[in-house]
Amino acid sequence: MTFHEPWQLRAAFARSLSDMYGTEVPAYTTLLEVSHEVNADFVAAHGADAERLGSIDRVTAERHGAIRVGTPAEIAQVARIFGAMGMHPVGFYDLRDASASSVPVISTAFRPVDRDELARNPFRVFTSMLVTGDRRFFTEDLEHRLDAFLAKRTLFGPELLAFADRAEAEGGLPDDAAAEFLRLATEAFELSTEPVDQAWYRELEAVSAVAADIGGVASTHINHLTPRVLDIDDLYSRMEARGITMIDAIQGPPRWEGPDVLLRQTSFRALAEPRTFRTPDGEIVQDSLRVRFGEVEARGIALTRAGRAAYDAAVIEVDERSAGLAEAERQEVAREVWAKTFPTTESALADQDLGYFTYEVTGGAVHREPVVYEDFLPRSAAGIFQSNLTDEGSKDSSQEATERDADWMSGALGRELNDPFELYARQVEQSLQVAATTLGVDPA
Ligand code: OOG
Ligand code: NI
Repeated sequence: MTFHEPWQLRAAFARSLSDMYGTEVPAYTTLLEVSHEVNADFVAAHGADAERLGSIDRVTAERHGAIRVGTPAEIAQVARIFGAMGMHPVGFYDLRDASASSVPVISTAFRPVDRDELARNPFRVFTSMLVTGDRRFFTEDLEHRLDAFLAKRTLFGPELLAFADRAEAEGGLPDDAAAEFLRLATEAFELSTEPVDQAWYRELEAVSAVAADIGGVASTHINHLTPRVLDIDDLYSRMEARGITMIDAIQGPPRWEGPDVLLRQTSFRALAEPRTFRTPDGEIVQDSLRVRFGEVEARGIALTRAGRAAYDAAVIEVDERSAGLAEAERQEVAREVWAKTFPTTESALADQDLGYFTYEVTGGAVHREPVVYEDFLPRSAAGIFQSNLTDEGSKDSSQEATERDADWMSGALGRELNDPFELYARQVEQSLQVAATTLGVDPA
């Protein structure tokens, strides 16, 4: 009998979700094929350099998923399921103000936090939760009906949660239990075939398509699964060549001559999928819903707080200077802003303390290695939500926002919420300790 440790459960779950999603969303399979081609060609062209931000094995298996839930109780259950797989909540994202359209959610990401665990399998899931009490989106009446609807549903059954708790307590699961846990966990994120209450769904959709996707149905589903590529511009043109229309932009930093930082992402539009609806007079009708889509990403170097502040300021400047311009011109502005914000070499990025780097001793010499960015970007996340909505929804900005912050999220999860900057800084610290010990010097 084999025992399955959390990282093995995580790797197996990522594979199982990917297989399920491939059968449900065929364009995802095309995306995976093209991603593999892009990565193979990139490695062939760049050799060992291609693997500085992660081995090709890690990158090939690497995915992130996105899920959306409705209540603090539901997100606390999600935390137990992912906790069993060695995935811990990292970062707080408030998407309510990150875009012009109606995205009434706050989010965190569940992911491995230790370097070795990330190297074994970096699977992460961006997890959003509806803020039903936010008056800018929901009236008091709608809030009450939404909360009542959400309180009645069960997203994760008692058996699944019991396996999760056992795995977390015992540091893994034996064969049979592991298989059953993975089956139930995968099933919890399949798209349900249950008829959707048409009037309820449409009422929520008028406020926010995201609210309808979360609170208009009695189950949840994986919303997208995202492979990682080493050259996202190449991927973008190859997908278009295959006849799949991508959104008109790559989100995040522009393509430019300097080092790649943070995260660049792009997606293709949600595909209409057949769904059954129950009409107000009880009739069952066939219709379709666009709720899921394909996304792909390229990851760069993690930025320090100073680097991130520079990034955030650059994004605002690009926005201001490119208002009303076409996408190609916007890219031009972005490259210009980047050139004056960031240095063009990795060593300058390190010397100016803008990016995180670890220090490794090989053959008596100390080498500096970039730390890969493992998290998300609120602006890009909102852009991904937004680019895939059919309707902007409605948001009454004269109303007060409900206060939500990292502490609130940590309370809802009943767990510590990790700060991404602290995790990166810890990686650097640990590498310095090891290097110092190896060289027999004082780490200061
Ligand atoms: C999550 C959108 C955010 C990303 O990659 O930034 C995201 C969602 O659509 O639920 O996945
Ligand atoms: Ni995503």
